[in-house]
Amino acid sequence: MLQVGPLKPSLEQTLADEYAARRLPEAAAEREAFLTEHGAEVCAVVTSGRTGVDAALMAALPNLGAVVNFGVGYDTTDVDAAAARGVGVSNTPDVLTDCVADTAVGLMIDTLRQFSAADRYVRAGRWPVDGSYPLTRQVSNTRVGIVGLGRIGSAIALRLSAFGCSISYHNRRQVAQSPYTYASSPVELARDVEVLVVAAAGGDGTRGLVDRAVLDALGADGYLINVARGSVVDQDALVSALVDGRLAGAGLDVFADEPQVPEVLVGLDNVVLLPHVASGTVQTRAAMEALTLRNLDAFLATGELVTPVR
Ligand code: 8YV
Repeated sequence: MLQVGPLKPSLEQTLADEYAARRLPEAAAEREAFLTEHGAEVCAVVTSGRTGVDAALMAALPNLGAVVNFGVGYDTTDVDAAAARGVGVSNTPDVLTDCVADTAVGLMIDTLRQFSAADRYVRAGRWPVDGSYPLTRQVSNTRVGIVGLGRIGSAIALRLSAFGCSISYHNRRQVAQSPYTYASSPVELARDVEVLVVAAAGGDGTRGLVDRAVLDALGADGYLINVARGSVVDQDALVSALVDGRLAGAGLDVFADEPQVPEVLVGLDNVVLLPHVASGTVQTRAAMEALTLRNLDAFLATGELVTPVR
């Protein structure tokens, strides 16, 4: 058993205590030596979306049977290389859907209503000096477009429907019997909405899907919310749209190069910045941990994963 990258401390503990897991060293030379000595002994890797297993690491683990991923997103693991080698990959779907959808809605409300900025205004003692906080943008009854109508996108749509929002979406495939309006491209979607929420999986298939053309279609009165992966959005295009006032605001839980956040965003009150916390509650992370271990146990007992990604 091999741990690749940092994990939830309690999961790291369990892996070490109950599975005698080794941890892949991070420094290149040590890592190389470790893989030469132990690479062939590894039958399963436990990792997360932060780190994953690329094709080079897989090649150094010739007897690998499974990559067990803590997290629903597995874009850092090379699933094609895994399939070619007969290596199973699992993730942790469903158990984090509610928390990620809650975060998307919270981020949308905070971004449009500027609660975080208003909180800073109070703390800075500006209320008695500068008077009432400027008016902000209504959330209820807005037109919202969702990029990626999977489990999480659908949970966001359900919540926003209760806010009276009209929902449209773009997805790789149109979803049969969906109550929401389908748009055949992200540009077409962005053109007709006031808020665009990104809930698509990361990886090569969605890289830069929300580009300058999409942001232009969203327009100077439009808002972008991203709880998916930074890679889905062209971050440079997003930053210049915000700086130039070609976009009204953005709520971001994810970034292109985490934990780095473009410095210029820090000074903008129409932007809400979160450090990738969408699934980060005690309850959801415990459920993710349990599902990770269920996958590992099933693989060790039967060779099958409980929630394989394909
Ligand atoms: C986790 C996530 O924070 O599940 C995902 O894809 O992005 C988050 O829930 C992350 O994967 C844990 O490293």
